[in-house]
Amino acid sequence: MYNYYNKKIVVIGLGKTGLSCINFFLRRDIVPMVLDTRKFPPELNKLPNFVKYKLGPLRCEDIILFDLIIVSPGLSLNDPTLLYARKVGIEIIGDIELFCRELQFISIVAITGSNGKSTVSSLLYRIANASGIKVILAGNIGIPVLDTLKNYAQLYILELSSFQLETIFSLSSEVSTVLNVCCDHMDRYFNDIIEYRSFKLRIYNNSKICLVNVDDILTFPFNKIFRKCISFGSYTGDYCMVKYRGSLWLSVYGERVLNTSKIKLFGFYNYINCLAVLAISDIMFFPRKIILRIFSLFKGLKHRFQLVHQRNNIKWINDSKSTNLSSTLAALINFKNNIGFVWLFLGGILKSTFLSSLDGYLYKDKIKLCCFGKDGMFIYSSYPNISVYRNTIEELVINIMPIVRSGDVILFSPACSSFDQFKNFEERGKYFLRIANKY
Ligand code: UMA
Ligand code: ADP
Repeated sequence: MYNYYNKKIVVIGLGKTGLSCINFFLRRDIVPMVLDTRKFPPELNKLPNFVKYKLGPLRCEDIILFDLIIVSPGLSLNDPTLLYARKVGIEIIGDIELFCRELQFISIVAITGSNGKSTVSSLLYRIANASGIKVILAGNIGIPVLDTLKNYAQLYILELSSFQLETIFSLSSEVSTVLNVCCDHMDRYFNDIIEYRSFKLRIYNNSKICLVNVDDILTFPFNKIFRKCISFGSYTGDYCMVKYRGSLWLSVYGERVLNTSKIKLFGFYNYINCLAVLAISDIMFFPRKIILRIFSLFKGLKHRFQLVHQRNNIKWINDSKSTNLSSTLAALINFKNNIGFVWLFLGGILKSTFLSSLDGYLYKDKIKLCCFGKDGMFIYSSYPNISVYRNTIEELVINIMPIVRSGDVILFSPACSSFDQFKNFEERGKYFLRIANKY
């Protein structure tokens, strides 16, 4: 067990994570100092009045007296004050590191990737649960890990973001996976996918098994030949898909195990997600019968490529969780052979300005881009011949509905984060759903 009693501790960030860290220390009768750059941090009203805090820009003189900084994932280590702290040797860690230091004799499965983390972690959680394991799902999915420490568990499934991985050193897992790596959070990593990837790959440190995606070489650990790796991928890998008598099957080391028509989730990339889940479940010895049963039942999470409304043979798909271009392309590929038009809604805050990967997916004249929000105009101006721009999603819908026809698809897969116009992707998805239901 770590001893924090002789340390002067500051928690930076007073969101969900920061509050969970403060409570972690208060339970040990340690009162940390709290800093947040925001004027109104969301959890300020939950802070006990004896805890000292300071709001506003971080300054070197505010942190120099401390031995240990606990930083929230929303703050970059490249913040000048944190760079300075590192330079003068102040230890900087995050909530997951605090958590890993506390955990003993409990297995961990750790999942990261640019897309599919929540779907894979949630599916795995259901399988572990149905297998009779006391399992806790926490991390980037929305549950701060430290808040779960009081509960009994045999297994932790941790969904981890690159932000969290920046400050993790003691994670030790049964199996870890990087599902995929694409240009995401490039605003934080200065358009440097190599730096972003290197943080993702930290998940493999001290992992007994690395689960890699053969379709995406960026998911391979740096020293692959020295690591025990198991792989998944669309048509190659230990866990992959095979075509058999006109249908697509999940296969394990060459043996067909499930016809994909039995999988409730829709979309090609979701079959890949299932392969990753199947591989982890096998590593954890979950019964195959239970795994396949859950595959046939799990409908997916809200706001991830969900058919939310259908009338007059027009499909409305809510994929509001799409916050990068890669997830939008994964959605789009499912409509390659669609007879009608796909009205693709794109907009919000682009985290990278690289749009060119969209080019190969703009099948002939079958795609129309409906651009909105802060970076909507930039997207519109990149594809003016096939785009329409309006500030809001509702204005766009009003504008296009007179020309939308039977057989068309309205695909709300914005490829951007939502914070310019919404609190989060959930609020954005609900707003889209309300509009869809009017038609
Ligand atoms: N912030 C400041 N000043 C501060 C502290 C934070 O401006 O001093 C800003 C951040 O830049 C960010 C926002 O406040 O825009 C929230 O940051 P936070 O660190 O306080 O976040 P929490 O509320 O603690 O939520 C975090 C994760 N958020 C981020 O990493 C931004 C949540 O993931 C996670 O569910 C939660 O911890 C519990 O573990 C959210 C997320 O968007 C869902 N994650 C990104 C993603 O999935 O792409 C990485
Ligand atoms: P994350 O937690 O990594 O954000 P989610 O499961 O919440 O992942 O899905 C986020 C977005 O990515 C959704 O738009 C979803 O449809 C899409 N998605 C899910 N799995 C994949 C995948 N394997 N490849 C590409 N996109 C995916």
